[in-house]
Amino acid sequence: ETKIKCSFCNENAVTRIGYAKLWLCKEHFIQFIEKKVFNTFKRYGLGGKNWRILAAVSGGKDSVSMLYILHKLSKDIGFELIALHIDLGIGEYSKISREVVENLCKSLGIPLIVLDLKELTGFNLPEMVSKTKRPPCSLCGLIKRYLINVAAQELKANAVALGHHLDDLIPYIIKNFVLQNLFEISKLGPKTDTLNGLVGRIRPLYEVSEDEIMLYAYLAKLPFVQNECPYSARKGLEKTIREFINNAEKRHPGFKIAFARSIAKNIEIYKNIGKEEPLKQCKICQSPSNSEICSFCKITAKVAGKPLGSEVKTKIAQLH
Ligand code: Q46
Ligand code: ZN
Ligand code: ZN
Repeated sequence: ETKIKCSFCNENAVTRIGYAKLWLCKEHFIQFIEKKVFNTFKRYGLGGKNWRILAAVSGGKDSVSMLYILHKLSKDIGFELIALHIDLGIGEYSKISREVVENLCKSLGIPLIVLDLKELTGFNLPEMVSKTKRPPCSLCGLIKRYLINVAAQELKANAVALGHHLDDLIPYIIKNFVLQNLFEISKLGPKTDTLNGLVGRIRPLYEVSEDEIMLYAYLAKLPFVQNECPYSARKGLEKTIREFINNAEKRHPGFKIAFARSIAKNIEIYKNIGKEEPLKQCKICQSPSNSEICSFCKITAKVAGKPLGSEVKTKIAQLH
C-alpha cells in the first residue's frame, strides 16, 4: 500500500490542505497552523511587544488550542499572556472544564485567573436561568462579556483573546448580512479596538477552520473538554448557513479564508454603516453600557434583589 507523502518531508501525510494544495505530516501540520496564527497576528496587528493579552479559556478545543499557540507566540512576539476562566457552575460540565484549564495552565506555567460566578454573585448560571427565565446562552453571553471586560480593565490588558475560528465567525457574519444587521459585522473581524471602557478583542484563530483546530488539538495532544455544555444548541438558520459554507469550500477551496479577509478589509465600512450611539457608563457600576443601567446590574437585580455590578468589580479587583 502506498501512502501519500508530506509535501515537505518524507513522512506520511496525515491531512490534505485543499486551499494550500499541500499534503502534511503531523509535524508539518502543527507547524502550518502555528505559522498561520503567527501570520494572522502580523497581518491584522493583533498584538505586539510588551502587550498584556488576556486569553479567555473555556476549556474546549478552540480556546485550549488558542492558549497553547499564544503561549508559543508570546516568546517570539514578546507579549505577556494571562489566562482567564469563568466557572459558570453548570454542574459536571463546569467542574471538568475548570480542571482542564487549571491543569493546562499549571503545566505550561501560564498565570490563570478563575472567576467563579457563584462566589461572585451567590448564584450559578442554572440558578440565574430559572430566576430570570431568560434563554441560557444569551444570559451566559452577557455575563461572560461583563466579567471578561471587568477583569481585562482591572489587569490593564491591551486585548482580550477569544478562541473564535472561521467556522464560528463566517456563519454569524452571513446571518447578520442576511438580516442586514450590518453594524454587527464590524464586531466580527479579527480585532476590535479598545473604546469607551470596552477592552478590545482579538481573534488569533480568525483564519483557522474548525476541522483544522480539531486536528491540531488532537495531534498536539492537548487536553480539552469533550463534553458539550448541556445548554448548547445550534440554531436553525446558522446550521443551514454552515452547510452552505462547507459546500462552497469543498467546491472552491480557499473560499472561507478569502471571505474572512474581505470582511477584515472592509471592517471600517461596516463600523460606519450603522453608527450606534456611543456607549454610556452604567450608573451603578460604571461599566460600559447601552443604557443607563448595564445588563449585568439589571440581571443581578432580578436574581439577587439588588444590582451586583459594583460588588463584583470590587471582588475581582481583589483577586490579583
Ligand atoms: S457555555 Fe454558555 Fe455556551 Fe453553555 S450556556 Fe450557552 S453560551 S452553550 S459557549
Ligand atoms: Zn512533513
Ligand atoms: Zn452595571
